[in-house]
Amino acid sequence: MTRVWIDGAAAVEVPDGSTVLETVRASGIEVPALCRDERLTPQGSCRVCLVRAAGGIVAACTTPVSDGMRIDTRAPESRDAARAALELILSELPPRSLEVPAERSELVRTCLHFGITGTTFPPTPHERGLDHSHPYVKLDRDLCIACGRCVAMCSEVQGTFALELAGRGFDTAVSAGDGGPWAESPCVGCGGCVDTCPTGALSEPGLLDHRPISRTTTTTCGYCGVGCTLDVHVRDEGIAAVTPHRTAPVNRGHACVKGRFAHGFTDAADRLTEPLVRRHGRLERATWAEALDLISHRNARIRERHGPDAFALISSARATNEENYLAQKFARAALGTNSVDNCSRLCHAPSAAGLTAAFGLAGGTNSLDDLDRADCILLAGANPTEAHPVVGARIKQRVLHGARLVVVDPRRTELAGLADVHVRCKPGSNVAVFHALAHVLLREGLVDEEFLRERASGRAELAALLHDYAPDLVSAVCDVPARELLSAARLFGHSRRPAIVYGLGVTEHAHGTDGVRALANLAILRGSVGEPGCCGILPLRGQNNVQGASDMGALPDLLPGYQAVADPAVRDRTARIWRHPVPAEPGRRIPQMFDAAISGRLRALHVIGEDICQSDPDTAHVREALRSCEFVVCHDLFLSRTAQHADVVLPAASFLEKEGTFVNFDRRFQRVRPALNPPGEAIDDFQILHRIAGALGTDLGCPTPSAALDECASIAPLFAGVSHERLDREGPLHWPCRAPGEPGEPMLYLDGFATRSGRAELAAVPYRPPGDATDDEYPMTLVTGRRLEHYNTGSMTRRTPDLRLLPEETLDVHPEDAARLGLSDGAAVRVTSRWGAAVLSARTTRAVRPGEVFAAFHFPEAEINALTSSHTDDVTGCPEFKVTAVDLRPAARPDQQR
Ligand SMILES: Nc1nc2c(c(=O)[nH]1)N[C@H]1C(S)=C(S)[C@@H](COP(=O)(O)OP(=O)(O)OC[C@H]3O[C@@H](n4cnc5c(=O)[nH]c(N)nc54)[C@H](O)[C@@H]3O)O[C@H]1N2
Ligand SMILES: Nc1nc2c(c(=O)[nH]1)N[C@H]1C(S)=C(S)[C@@H](COP(=O)(O)OP(=O)(O)OC[C@H]3O[C@@H](n4cnc5c(=O)[nH]c(N)nc54)[C@H](O)[C@@H]3O)O[C@H]1N2
Ligand SMILES: [Mo]
Repeated sequence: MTRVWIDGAAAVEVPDGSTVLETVRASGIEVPALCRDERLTPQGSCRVCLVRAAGGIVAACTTPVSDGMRIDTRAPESRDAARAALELILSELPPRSLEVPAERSELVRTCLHFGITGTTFPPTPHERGLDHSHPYVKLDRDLCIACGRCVAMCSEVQGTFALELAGRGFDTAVSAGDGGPWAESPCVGCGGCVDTCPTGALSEPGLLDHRPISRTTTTTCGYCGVGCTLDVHVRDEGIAAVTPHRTAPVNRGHACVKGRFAHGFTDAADRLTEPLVRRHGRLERATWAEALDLISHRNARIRERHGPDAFALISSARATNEENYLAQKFARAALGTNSVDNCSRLCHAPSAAGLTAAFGLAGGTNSLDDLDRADCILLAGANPTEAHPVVGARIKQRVLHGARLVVVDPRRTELAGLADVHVRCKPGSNVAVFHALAHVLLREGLVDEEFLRERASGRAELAALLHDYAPDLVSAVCDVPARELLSAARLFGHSRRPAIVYGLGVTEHAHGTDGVRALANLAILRGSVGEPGCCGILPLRGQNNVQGASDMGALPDLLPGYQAVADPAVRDRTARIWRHPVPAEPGRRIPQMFDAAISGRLRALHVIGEDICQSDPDTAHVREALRSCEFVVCHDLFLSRTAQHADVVLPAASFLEKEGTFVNFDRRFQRVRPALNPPGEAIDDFQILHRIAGALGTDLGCPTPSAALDECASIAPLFAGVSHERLDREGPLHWPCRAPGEPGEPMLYLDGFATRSGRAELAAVPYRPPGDATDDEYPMTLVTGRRLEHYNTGSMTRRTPDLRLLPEETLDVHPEDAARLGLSDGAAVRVTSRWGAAVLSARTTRAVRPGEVFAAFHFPEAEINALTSSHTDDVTGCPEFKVTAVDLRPAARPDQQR
């Protein structure tokens, strides 16, 4: 610690290396600075934070404290110098720089601090003009003071390096890319630059006019599973802006283009605002009473004729925990069936199964914060700079600060481009790749012997299996040179604190659970789970609340907190609390629901916030299932393709309009709070379920979201200590949290694994080829996944200016294949698989391997899931979205075909 005196007061002790500015601000003394942002390294460019210290005038933001230093923030000479610096800055700015509201301009606040209303220097304002080319980031160059904060934000936090200070002296201003229009630069629209700008030179559409904000609500983002805390600023009952919460534990004042800017869907013209019911084959407007009446009649008839086995409910990973809790209770208590599932089935069900088998619990083993310590990150089948941008940026920063990076991915993703080793394996070959790495770890003694002896099982069986997985042998299976497998294994094996981060490239396969087990083997061999200081294994769970939907028991075999439906003691206890019996027979999974509908055993399907016609594989099969159902109910924000097939469509509130909690990808419960009222007669899924249950004559209890979480806590020991009241008081909580006084467990298994044996279980699972294989007729492999700008079915992001950033889906094709097939950029290409056909625009890129193509599923017109197959993971039923054998042919443009 360092001792300093400030303004003649008693000495204070501050950590060594603190700056003068941090020190005085920590003592509650206001020293303004225009170029300082705690998220960034000090810029020292504005000279407004001048104070007297150590006998001279210093810039407080860049000067470190030294022992015995006397700091004087009130010395007239430093104050005059600071004022002069500020007036000099002002002399170069147009008068409108002082018209920005104080809460949005540090410049204005700083002028207020010094009591400055103008400049005594001759005014020489810039005339450099605006750049409003980007839909979200709006630049007024004349307000730029070249403080460098935006540039630092873009490099030190976001890691995109899109910005620089260009020009000389007086003319220096921020510039994006090579100085052309912002929209054409590599900017990814994270908004960090806007957020840090002290003058309003960088702004955003909703803040360009100066009308005041009426209220700000702190909530959790409803896009991906990272779980960023956002501040939603509302004006005229609409969203003016969303900014990242500065002190949020997960995102630490950062966000991405979707959470930050893609909120325009809330007041889209085609938002559902009233119920619709099918009359004479057409969906027509109806009152809530009419819709509920129809549901109760049709349900009664189906129940009478076919019993509870004829019902199924798909719950929503977009919805809150409380809504999912209520949804599974509704299925079990009101419909009398365990046939309730959620999109985890399409996504990370193999993670839940694989991690439970290996370690005991269905979540990642560590918290995101542990990545800050990792010296080597193994990133497998995940593309976080697009799909989890805030995590992607953190990984990037770790790598820029020296951590080693091994990426296993068939595609050259942004992070693959930065990796020490990119294992560019053939899609579907993960198990072989991970086994090859394990083989090398064992062969070269790069394993934690003590951990394996004391805390793991299954070593002998695994070692025996791994005989056949030497890199030389695996090389042909995964199409990766043996030396690359070897160097990947050595990097991972020699690191001191290895971390494993993975995504759908591991799970969405015919052997996805095996992939997770084989990956978990690597963590176990290195003893990097359940040990102090370890970094563990982290699945990048996808939806905002996919972890929570499963945690809450929206699963056919599990009650809240992963308690088996098949266990009579669990059922009894739950039934006593619910005062409703819990059906004993485990229910149907999503793919089984479709099969049962087609075979006539399932008659009524209730779908909450899931567009199965666009997001499930083999669309033709899904459509047939929907047509086969007698009665389909759907809640959504929009008339999705699925809703178009429904008999009753109910208008739902979005995450910005509701109350509750989400669980993010690293098991944190976080609060969701309404910033807006839902439009028209839309209500949240919580109230919708209550209304329907009421119409069916069932009282679901728990009248409020808070009461629902309390009831869940009383049923599920894993969440016993979690409540709204506590989250409001203490902030996010990791599960397990077994009692109100317990802090939650960011790192699992320090006291033992939760498997039956109490040990981590190695898995000797052999590699098996993918379900859908290429042949002469379908010689190429289609990989599907995500793009930064759009989210899943795109229902929300396509209704925002993100559409300008990415207006259509493309089929990414390697230039060699494109040349062979005679495809140029933008050419229409007809893709056929054994399951269906689609027409897309070709985009040539070396990001894909020859013989492989890539597309996302964000646009309904692109019909990507008409192509994907019905092959599923043999353990969990997760679709094989990552491998589809296809054939490509040049085609007429889709619009010319109609
Ligand atoms: N912008 C955006 N963000 C999103 C979403 C979105 O739609 N858009 N969706 C959210 C959801 S629901 C989810 S689940 C997550 C998904 O997040 P991710 O799992 O990161 O996303 P994907 O793009 O589906 O797949 C990741 C990578 O797996 C690779 N891959 C494919 N096959 C294989 C293989 O056989 N082996 C290996 N090792 N890799 C393979 C792909 O090339 C791809 O780069 O993203 C969430 N975040
Ligand atoms: N080819 C291919 N297909 C895939 C994947 C892939 O990698 N490749 N990934 C799969 C994965 S991982 C996932 S998670 C799924 C995602 O698939 P979905 O869950 O179907 O997609 P989303 O677009 O996230 O949202 C579904 C619907 O929920 C609505 N919605 C949003 N918020 C709410 C709400 O609060 N309440 C209600 N009632 N509705 C709401 C949206 O308007 C949208 O229509 O897609 C899967 N499909
Ligand atoms: Mo997902």
